[in-house]
Amino acid sequence: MFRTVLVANRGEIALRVMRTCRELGLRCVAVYSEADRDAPHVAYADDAFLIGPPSPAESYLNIDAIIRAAKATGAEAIHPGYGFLAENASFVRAVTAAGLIFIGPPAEAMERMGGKTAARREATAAGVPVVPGVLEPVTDAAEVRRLGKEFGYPIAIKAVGGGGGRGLRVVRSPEEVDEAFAAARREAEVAFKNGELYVEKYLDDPRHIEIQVLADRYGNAVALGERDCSVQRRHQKLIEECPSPALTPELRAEMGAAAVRLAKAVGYISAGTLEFLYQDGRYYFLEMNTRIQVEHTVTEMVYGIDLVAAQIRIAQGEKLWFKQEDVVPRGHAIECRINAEDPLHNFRPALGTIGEYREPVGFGVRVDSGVHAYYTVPSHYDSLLAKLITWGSDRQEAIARMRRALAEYRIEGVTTIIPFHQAALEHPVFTAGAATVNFIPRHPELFSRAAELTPPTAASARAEPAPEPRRFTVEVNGRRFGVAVFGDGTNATPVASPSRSAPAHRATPKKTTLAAPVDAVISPIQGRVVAVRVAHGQQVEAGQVLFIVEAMKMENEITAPHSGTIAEVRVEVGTTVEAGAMLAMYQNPANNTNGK
Ligand code: MV4
Repeated sequence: MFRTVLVANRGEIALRVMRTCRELGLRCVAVYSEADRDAPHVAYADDAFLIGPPSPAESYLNIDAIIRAAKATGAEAIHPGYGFLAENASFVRAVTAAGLIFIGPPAEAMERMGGKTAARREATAAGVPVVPGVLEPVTDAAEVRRLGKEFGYPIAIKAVGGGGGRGLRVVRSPEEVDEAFAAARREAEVAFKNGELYVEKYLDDPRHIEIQVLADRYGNAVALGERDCSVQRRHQKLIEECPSPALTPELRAEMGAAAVRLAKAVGYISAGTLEFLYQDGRYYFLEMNTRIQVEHTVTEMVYGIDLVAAQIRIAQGEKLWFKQEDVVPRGHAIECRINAEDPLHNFRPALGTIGEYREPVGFGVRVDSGVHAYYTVPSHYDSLLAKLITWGSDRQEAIARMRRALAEYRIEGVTTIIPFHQAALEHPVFTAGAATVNFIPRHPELFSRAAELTPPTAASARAEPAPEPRRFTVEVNGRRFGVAVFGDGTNATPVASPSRSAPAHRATPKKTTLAAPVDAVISPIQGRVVAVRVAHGQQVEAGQVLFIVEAMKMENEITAPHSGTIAEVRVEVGTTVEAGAMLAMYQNPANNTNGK
């Protein structure tokens, strides 16, 4: 049993793990880089430890520093979150060797599923279908051409050490093989320091469907349905949902059983995900992710199970406390990743300082975030600010709720992909549940629609720093109206209120609460008018004393802010005025823009 968990991560996932630690009565320790001193995960933790400079290699990937932090803070277990060291078998070994518990799978299970051809061999041995192709790496282009003939073009050349689409080359004819093979090898060597390649038949329009599993150390494992993550751009998932609109309960049970067989076969423990391609009613195992995933939330919402709590309880040595037949889905959940990226400029990162910030709330809305108002998002890490998850009794309700929540999400100061999500969620292909991995590339209208939905302030603020209109809400006879005031109005806030003790001396016969761009003489203080030295129609010079207002037994001279003709005097001797009250107005206020 452990009482203190060190979370070897940052951002929303560090917070998400620590929230569950709190609920389980565990102390949580944050680690942070020099770029993250002000980060929310540090503020949330019971204890926090600096592990190095901003660069991930020197901090969140620094195995020694993290283990030192665990020792120094009395942590007995480490949760890796996702990314960083989450799938690093050497890290697991170092943690275990230090006498600490790794909240995740054993290093051996990670390694057995780490190589893609090895994973295909494990799947094949466990009777889990894989995409037609080879189980051992290929050696040269001639072999690839033989395989092209055997499986039929198009084929995919993939990196054994790959994942996330890097090193993937699609080949549509034998003539393309030489070049694709060479390019894939170069890319694999650079990206994974492993130039080994293998070949599969290429599926043209699949969905990405992944199965969530949980396994304990006693050989028990269950499947928690699937997530459909087909809405991706350049292998970055944008929207995930549970269940997949494409699966039947029979296929779900079949894929779940296949995933459980494979997890058990490799001695898997903890939460894990098996990725599949799904096309034309058939599923094909692709690879296994041996970590908690970003999109685990949608499974939690539909199955009512806290997957991080499950990881922790399994790491504590608990036997799985429910059986496959107890796993029942309820309703539908969708996740939109809220990235600080500009969808209109190739999704380039748009990190910076957040201004006003307000998260949507209400029934069926969950926000897993790692930011707050006025927080500067460091540029050293990824651009995921938050995950917005909605649950509904069915898919349509989850979509409607997501559209409502996206519209309510207010993030100022940084550009986010919220407008792109709004475009995707109203797209007929998405609403029909028909999106495949080609959804975004095949529908460029998503980008034009996202541009339309981008708030003008976000798009134009950087182009030309024109002053923004000031927006007010006015209430007229009990009904509300939005009003925008353009241009550089005066500071005039005509709130002169009539003195209750002297109703005969009403300062403002027509009371208004709207700040309008009027050209006026304003009282800077609250007090009583004791002298009026100007009259209607009078020409005045800048600095000329026009009124005397008595406040706290002191007489204050109110002077003309600029030269001009006074059109109206709005107070008289004896009038009580508020600070900001209009005492007189100049002529032609709309045209007179000088002297401000
Ligand atoms: C494929 C495929 C079609 N056929 N393999 C891309 C990332 C890597 N994890 C697997 N990928 C693919 N492998 C065969 N044999 C299509 C993709 C693919 C893809 C997969 C999942 C999600 C989005 C994708 C986008 C483009 C291509």
